[in-house]
Amino acid sequence: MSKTALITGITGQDGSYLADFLLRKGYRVVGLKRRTSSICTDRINNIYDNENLILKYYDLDDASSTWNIMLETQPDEIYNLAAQSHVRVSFDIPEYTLQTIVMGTMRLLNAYKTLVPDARFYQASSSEMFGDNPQVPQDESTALSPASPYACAKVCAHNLIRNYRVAYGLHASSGILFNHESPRRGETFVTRKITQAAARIKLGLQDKLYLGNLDAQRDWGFAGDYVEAMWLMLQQDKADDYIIATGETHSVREFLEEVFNHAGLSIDDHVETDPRLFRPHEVPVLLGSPEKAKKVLKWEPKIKFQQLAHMMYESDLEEQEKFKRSIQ
Ligand code: NAP
Ligand code: F7E
Repeated sequence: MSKTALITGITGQDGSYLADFLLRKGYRVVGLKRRTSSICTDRINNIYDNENLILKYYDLDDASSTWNIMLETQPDEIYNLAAQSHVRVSFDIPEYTLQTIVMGTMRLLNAYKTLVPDARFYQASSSEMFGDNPQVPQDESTALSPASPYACAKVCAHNLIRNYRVAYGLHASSGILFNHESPRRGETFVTRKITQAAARIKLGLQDKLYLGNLDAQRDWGFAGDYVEAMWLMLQQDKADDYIIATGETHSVREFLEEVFNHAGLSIDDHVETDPRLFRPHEVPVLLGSPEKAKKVLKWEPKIKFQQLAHMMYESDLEEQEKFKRSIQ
């Protein structure tokens, strides 16, 4: 009989790639989406008609529906990807960010522990938890030093996973994922903001791109590679925490240059900095050591920095060309 996977946040970047991956592996996938005022299932349009995909309404804030879904679905694997995932926005809506990430994870964990304790659980932890700790590269033993309400919430949820694993013998693992991007990345994260703007500037649809701190450095990988690591964690005999990263770091400026050079655009002509886009507390450098994942999970990132930047730009160019045709 095929296994059932429950995915919170299926309409997000990672949820959509993970659903593609698990459906290809023959899983029955129960995807949880929240009610929004306009349709938000663009990222899963390609699998919408798959008979092994079941979509249910859910909200991280809704304890009784969390309980009911766990009871009805009886999942073998639970992937908790839903979150208010924007670091900058978490400074504006800290209470909501903590409420959904901390209490949302707590609700899921309690339903899991009581109703399906033999299932396996994946938690979307984040490299943001290392915050302003200057030690690089960061590995599983690096001290956490969160620098935003988002990161503080993720640290708490991360600790809850470990606590439930030890206290109740649950197979609950956290993936400490460094930034991962794709053509499905949300449009307000810096990589996608750059590739989308470059495509629009190239086609004459936009003139200026406003950015914040260009000196921040990130370890950027490809989301399609990273969802395989999530699944691999749940296939191990023992639950554990793993860093998932490329082992390379680049500044925002380098990403900008890579995209603008590829597009044949001048940064001086089109890019300006806007102080409003700087963060109250910045994370200066993230660089992960994926050695444990390589050794134990036999996982390797496949897509490199340059290929990722070009892939995202080409995808945005195609999308913006379609848009331009539609308004002509
Ligand atoms: P994303 O694109 O922002 O997706 C987040 C998902 O959570 C969306 O499906 C969103 O629904 C859903 N969601 C938000 N608030 C919710 C609520 N109150 N109730 C139910 N669902 C809610 O994020 P992502 O990049 O795929 O990241 C997936 C997870 O990994 C997140 O937990 C993120 O914090 C974490 N993470 C991401 C990265 C990264 O670089 N991408 C790195 C480390 C960790 P809508 O579609 O309706 O908005
Ligand atoms: O910012 C700088 C900004 O918003 C990256 C989330 O998926 O990864 C993501 O969080 C850097 C920061 O991602 C702009 O100051 C400059 O230093 O793309 P970002 P993030 O904050 O690293 C982690 C691992 C997660 O867990 C999160 O869920 O880019 N930056 N100018 C800018 N950032 C944005 N968004 N917009 C700018 O204009």
